[in-house]
Amino acid sequence: MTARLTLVSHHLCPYVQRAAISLAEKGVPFERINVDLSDKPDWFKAISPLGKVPLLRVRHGNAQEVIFESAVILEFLEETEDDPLHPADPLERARHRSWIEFGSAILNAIGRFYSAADEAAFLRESRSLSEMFARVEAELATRRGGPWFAGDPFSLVDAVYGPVFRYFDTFDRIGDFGILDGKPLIQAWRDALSKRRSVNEAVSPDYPRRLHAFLRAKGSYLSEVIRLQAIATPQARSA
Ligand SMILES: N[C@@H](CCC(=O)N[C@@H](CS)C(=O)NCC(=O)O)C(=O)O
Repeated sequence: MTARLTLVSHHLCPYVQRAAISLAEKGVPFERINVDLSDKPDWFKAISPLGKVPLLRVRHGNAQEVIFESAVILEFLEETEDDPLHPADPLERARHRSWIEFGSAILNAIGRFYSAADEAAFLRESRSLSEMFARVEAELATRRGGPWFAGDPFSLVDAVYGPVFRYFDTFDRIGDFGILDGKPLIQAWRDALSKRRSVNEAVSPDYPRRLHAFLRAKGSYLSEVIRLQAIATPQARSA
């Protein structure tokens, strides 16, 4: 019998990971199918209006519905499954949604950072990311009493920033770009997220190798840094 929920995924996609983290936190069983986004299968193109992952396929009696856009998937899971990951208070919930939007803006900035074509663009994108994280640091300073975004308990904002910080585990192995320097609350949050089971299990064990290979093949300034690093320290080649 097929699972009621299927998360149509990609090995590296941070938007997929936030849905996988929510499902794991709620203890909801689901099946996961990875698609090759560089050669999208016809069945995927047929059910994904934007051609993007994640999709959540929901078995509904004999029928099957498809939900697209990670934010919508997260909200659907909040409405249909136990163990809420959003705060009960509407104002606090709205603030959480705002910081989730900011997390998506950071993911776009991370994409611009690793795709930057030359050093000037790369440094510009590093600065821009550093300023975005300074905003997050200031927000964290207003919160107390636990390791998570809202102190305690773990929330959807944590599910969104776990995959954001995961990029930095790989960036840190490539070089010291200083983006998170001088941001102790972010460092502590990142550390706590890196130890959370749902966050760790949202990707396969070969994620670091896959991300490194993806960044190396990008043809960007960062790809060149990786190439030079591999020449200087051959053991870094497979990261
Ligand atoms: N706004 C979307 C973003 C999802 C997204 O950008 N997915 C990427 C992979 S991480 C994708 O499927 N890209 C394929 C494409 O654009 O062709 C969401 O939150 O679900």
